Amino acid sequence: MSELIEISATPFPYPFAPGKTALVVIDMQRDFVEPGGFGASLGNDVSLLHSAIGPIAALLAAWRAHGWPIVHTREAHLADLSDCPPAKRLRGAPSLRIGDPGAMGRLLIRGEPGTSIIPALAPQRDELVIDKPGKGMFWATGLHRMLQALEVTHLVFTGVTTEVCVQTSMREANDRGYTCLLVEDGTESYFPAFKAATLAMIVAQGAIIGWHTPSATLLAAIDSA
Ligand code: TIU
Repeated sequence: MSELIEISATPFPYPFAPGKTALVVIDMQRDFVEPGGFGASLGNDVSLLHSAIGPIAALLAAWRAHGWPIVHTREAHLADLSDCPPAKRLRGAPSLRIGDPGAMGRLLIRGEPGTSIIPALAPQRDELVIDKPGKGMFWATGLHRMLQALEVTHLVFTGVTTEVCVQTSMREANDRGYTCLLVEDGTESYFPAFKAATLAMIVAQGAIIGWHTPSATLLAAIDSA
């Protein structure tokens, strides 16, 4: 493996592996970030997520400059909903459910306008784009094998929402042996208290799930290495 870079992080320095670390951008799709999508249908203020866009764009630029692997995910189901169990579709009391027609097409359905990644963070041709039917990025996606083929051992997480799809994906990654860092300002939640709780719980007990650090700290360490 290439030499590790020590990144200042909570709860202690993160061992960054240049070239072996994929940047993961979770579900930065119109359905969660723009008005009229799934996130809004659940009664959420989508503007709470917008502050993560700039830091994620900066991280994407750095990863692209180095030619390091990048993974984008979308929460998106098959049109016939055969991959959306009732236990997921029937949760809560939203104004619209998964698969219902909304302002940006059918909610959380593959290929609909709402499931596309926002233009500011649009994937480039050589980047992995994963449609996931669950909250975690490994469930029913084949992503683990793709990352193994790229010899990825470390994952840097960004995206939305912190305590739902980002945290689930990071926990799945930890169970699969990846060394994981969450970027503090590159992730957001509709519930600031839940974001804070997630940051606290992943690093507790000696980084039981992983580390977190601000994007500026990570970018500065990469630049000076
Ligand atoms: N509702 C909510 O906070 N999140 C989701 O439903 N999906 C993701 O986090 N992507």
